[in-house]
Amino acid sequence: MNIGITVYPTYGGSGIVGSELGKELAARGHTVHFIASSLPTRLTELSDRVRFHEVEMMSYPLFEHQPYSLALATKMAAVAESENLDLLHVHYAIPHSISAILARESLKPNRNLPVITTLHGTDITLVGADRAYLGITRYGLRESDGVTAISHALKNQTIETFGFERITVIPNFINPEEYTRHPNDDLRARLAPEGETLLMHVSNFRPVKRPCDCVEIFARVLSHDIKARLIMVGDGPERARVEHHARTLNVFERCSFVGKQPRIADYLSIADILLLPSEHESFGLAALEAMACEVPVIATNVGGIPEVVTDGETGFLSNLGDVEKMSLDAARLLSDPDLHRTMSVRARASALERYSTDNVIPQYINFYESILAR
Ligand code: GMT
Repeated sequence: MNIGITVYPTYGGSGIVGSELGKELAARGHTVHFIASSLPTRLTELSDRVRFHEVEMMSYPLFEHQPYSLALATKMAAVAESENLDLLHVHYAIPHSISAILARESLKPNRNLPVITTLHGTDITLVGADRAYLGITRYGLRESDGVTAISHALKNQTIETFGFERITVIPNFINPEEYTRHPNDDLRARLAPEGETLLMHVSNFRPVKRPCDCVEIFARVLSHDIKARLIMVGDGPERARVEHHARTLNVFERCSFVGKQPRIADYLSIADILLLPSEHESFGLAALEAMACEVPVIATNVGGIPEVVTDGETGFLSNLGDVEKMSLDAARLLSDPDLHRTMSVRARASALERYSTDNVIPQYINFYESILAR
């Protein structure tokens, strides 16, 4: 198949999932054309099978805001014609599905160009549900030829918010060879110079991830006389506040803020626990990546997280904001090596059994084929 994929190229898990999907499809013999405003960060190598088409935008004094959605629609239609695309697959509904629908309509009746929209989370729970975008999001769902969601929780929420039911759940995935625990003694020695255990948080430091809760949990873990350090991976708007909070709690010296990292598996490979105290999480890709690297997860029981992390088996789940319970769970795990080992092994097994690329990519291919066969 000749597949057009659109993602947000720089931020967020939806861009990662869309980019990794493209690479996996190419590895299975399909040709993938990424259509985006810049080269997606995960797309380090282009080839005959993985191509990139940049959306160009004209600036004009009259435009207070450049009409990106229209430029994207124009590019999608042009690429569909020049590259003979079979379908467009967009990740994140706003505005990608609307642009794709416009592209499809602009090519009628000469070309059939099915539009598949994958919902990732805030495109439904925050942005799409906002009054400013509710109507157009509903239209995007209704007019897409196929809609997938990355968890049952997100599907249910979409039904609740939009009354739209025609959704197939295809979960996020990991490549088991890329996400595997590998020795990294230098990094461990640098981040845990006294052999401390490592709690880790990986996110884009937006308020929805509640990174300050990580510091709260960590401070409580230290009060149980556990030698530990907190490694905060990523960057974003909350970082300064979190650093300040760590200073206020007197634990800053035991925290490392390492910023954005290109090879997350290197970091997860030295972690003992992943903290994910999010307010919303339609799936929790960070949890899945950690589990694949044998890291048990301590998280909130919100959205799709309970589908990924099994409470008491591959991690521990708590109510939103219950930093006390999260710290007790972390302390228990860190002071019981047998329990930690059992959970680590189960975490990887569970991740691979349900979310390996060999399991999930064929679900997308079958979905494409079912839409094309209509
Ligand atoms: O969080 C967002 O703003 C959107 C999106 C993104 O691009 O990161 O995140 C969502 O998609 C990820 C990949 O499918 C999921 O793992 C995240 O759980 C989900 N984020 C939320 O629901 C907050």
